[in-house]
Amino acid sequence: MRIDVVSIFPTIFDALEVSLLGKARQSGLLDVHVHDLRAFTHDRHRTVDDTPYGGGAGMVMKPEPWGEALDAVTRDAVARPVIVFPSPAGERFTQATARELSVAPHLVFGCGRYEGIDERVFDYAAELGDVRLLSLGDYVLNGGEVAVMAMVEAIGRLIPGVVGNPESLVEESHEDGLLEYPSFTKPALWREREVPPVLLSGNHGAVAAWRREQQLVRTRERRPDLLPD
Ligand code: 6GU
Repeated sequence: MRIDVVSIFPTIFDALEVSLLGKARQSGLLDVHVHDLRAFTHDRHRTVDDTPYGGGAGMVMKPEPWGEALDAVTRDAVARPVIVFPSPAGERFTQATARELSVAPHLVFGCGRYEGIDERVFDYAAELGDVRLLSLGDYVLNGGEVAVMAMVEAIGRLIPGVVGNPESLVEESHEDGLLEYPSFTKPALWREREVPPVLLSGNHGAVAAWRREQQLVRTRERRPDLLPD
């Protein structure tokens, strides 16, 4: 998968070099390119924002650098890219979204800052690719960079070969619409706390039933919104 990220803070994405995704990049499963939006400006101050038409607080990102950046990262695209703009005003990014995007050959992430990007940029981007405005949740971050880090990690780990054991992907929270069951390892008794005896029983059917029950209990307690009425 090819990923292009456009941001005024490109060094934030240096963190993608480490850990699991760093290995995926080294092995060629993930081809990530980070671009500085200011490289697509032409004035001495490398201006990327301006005051909003109609007045109001804050600044708006200018369309021209975005137009040039999007042209550049989609120029020799092998397939029509998905162009993601992280935004608290977007649709919710979920595990299902991550699954969907994990099969795309080319993802472009446009990180906005300040009060947003000139609205015409989204319209123009729709000529170059399939545009998605995506939000992590109902809270506000200063910019899209941290949200894109989260999205790239959620998507990248679903690409076959990136996570070592594919079974660890199926059994985790949200893959079946429920929270994950609790996990335990040795020792069986630690600081007066026992591991649930069923897990030591060797009865695989009983273990599976107990885990399913725990998933339901936890989901009811912590995330009742995930359960059907
Ligand atoms: Cl995707 N962007 C920003 N700026 N804030 C957010 C978000 C995204 N998701 C939740 N809050």
